[in-house]
Amino acid sequence: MNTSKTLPRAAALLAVSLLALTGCAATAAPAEEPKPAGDVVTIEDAWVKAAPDGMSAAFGMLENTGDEDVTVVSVESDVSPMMELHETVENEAGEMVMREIEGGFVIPAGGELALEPGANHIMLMGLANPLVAGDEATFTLTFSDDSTYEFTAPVKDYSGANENYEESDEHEGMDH
Ligand SMILES: [Cu+2]
Repeated sequence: MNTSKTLPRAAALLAVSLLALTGCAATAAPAEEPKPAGDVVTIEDAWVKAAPDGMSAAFGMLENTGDEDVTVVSVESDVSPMMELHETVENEAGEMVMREIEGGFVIPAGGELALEPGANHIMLMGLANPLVAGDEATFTLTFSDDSTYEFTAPVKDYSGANENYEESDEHEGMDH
């Protein structure tokens, strides 16, 4: 047995871990403030649908590396004076329609929220200028804690993402 060797080592380890503990306690002393949402959220693969005028939408994968859920409450961009956060839901007629999401986009702690055609998306309600493929658009997300996150997304041609606002004409021929 060589306890003479292992014991001092164990003591040294204990001393190191105590040091770590006290060091930790000193820096985290005031009640743990969560980081601003704008510091823990990023977007991957962001893109905007090209459109000559009217409405368009922006998509991407929102990621939250923080320990708490965060909520996007609004979005702004120079490309469209009026913007909304949209969800896509099934209406009473069984049609998929988009509408402003109540309470904003919640990105779970350590998780993701997909913004994609046919689901949640950033809605550009009225383009200030044509959005041409190859251009870029900058967006600023504002979170429920008033922090913000800015990102730039490329404009891409895309034939989908033509969600309905109103009832579609699918029910034509149902009666009469
Ligand atoms: Cu929409």
